[in-house]
Amino acid sequence: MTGPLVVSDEVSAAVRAGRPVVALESTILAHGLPRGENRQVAAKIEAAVRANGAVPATIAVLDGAIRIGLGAAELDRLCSSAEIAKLSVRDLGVALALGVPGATTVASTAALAHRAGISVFATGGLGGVHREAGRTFDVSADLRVLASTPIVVVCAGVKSILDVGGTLEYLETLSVPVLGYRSDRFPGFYLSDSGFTVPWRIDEPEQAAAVLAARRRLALDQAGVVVANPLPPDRQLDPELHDRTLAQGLAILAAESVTGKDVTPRLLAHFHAATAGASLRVNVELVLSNAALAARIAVAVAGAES
Ligand code: PSU
Ligand code: MN
Repeated sequence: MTGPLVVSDEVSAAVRAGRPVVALESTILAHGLPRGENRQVAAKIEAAVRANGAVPATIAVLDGAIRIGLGAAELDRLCSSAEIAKLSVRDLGVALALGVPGATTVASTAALAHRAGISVFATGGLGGVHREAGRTFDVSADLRVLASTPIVVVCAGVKSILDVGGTLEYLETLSVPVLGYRSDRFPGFYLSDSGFTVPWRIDEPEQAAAVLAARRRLALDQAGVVVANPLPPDRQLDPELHDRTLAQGLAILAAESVTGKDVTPRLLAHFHAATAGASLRVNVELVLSNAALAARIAVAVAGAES
C-alpha cells in the first residue's frame, strides 16, 4: 500500500483474507517500559499473539509513514531510540508532516487499526480521567477516541494512578461498554481489583465476538468495546507496596510540576524504580495476558464472520 499508511505484507494479507489480527500499541514499548527490557517484551507480546492464533500488528510512525505491522529492525529502533515521540491522535498529522518518529497511544493505535480493518487491539492499561481532572482537565484522549472507534480493546483496566471511578463514569457517558473477563471486578492495572465492579461479565472469547456482532446488527457499533482482563490476585503487585509507591509518585509529579503527556510515563518510571522490578514484572505479565486474550477474541471474531 502506498501513502501515509504502510501495512506490512503479512498484516495486509491477513486482513484481506479475514484472518485474525491483533493491533498492538507502541507507547507502552517506547515510554511505558524501561529501555533495555522493552525490546524483549515486544517480542514476547508478538509471540503471545501468534501462539493464540492471530497475526500481531504493532503500530508506530517511522520514516515519515504510519507503519502497521513492524519488522524486527523497526522494533529495534522503536525500543532503543531516545527520539521517539508519544503520539496521540492529534499528533499524527504533525509527526508525519515534520518527519518525527513516534509511538502510538491507545487512542492513535485504535484509530489507525480501525482504518486498516483491524477490529481487536491489546494494550496494558487504558488512559483515563486523572485525579483532580475537575481542576486540570486531564482526561486521556483514549476515552474520546474509543467513543467513536469500533474496536475491541483488551486491557487490565486503567492505571491505578488515575481516578478509576471517574473513568468508568466517563466511559458510561461516552456509551462505551465495559466487559469484565472472567471477573466481576474492574482491574486496577497492577492490581486485580480497582475497588469497582464491571457493568458486564463475559467468560469466553466467543462472547466478546457475539457482543460485537450484536452491536453491528443493531447499528449501534460506532463506539469501541473495553474488555477488562484482571491478573489473578496472586500475580498482582502487593497492594501495600502499590499504595505507598503511588503516593510517592503523585508527590513527585507535584514537586517536578509534571503535566500533560509526560504524567503517565513519569509515574510508570517511578513505579519501576521504586518497586525493585516488581511493578515491571506485573506490567509485562498483564500485557502478555491481554495479548493472548485479544488473539483468542480475534480468532472468535474471524470465525463468526466467516
Ligand atoms: N498503559 C501502560 N503503559 C503505557 C500507557 C498505558 O501500561 O505506556 C500509555 C498508553 O499508550 C495510553 C497512554 O494510551 O499511556 C495514555 O496517556 P495519556 O494519559 O497521556 O493520555
Ligand atoms: Mn493526559
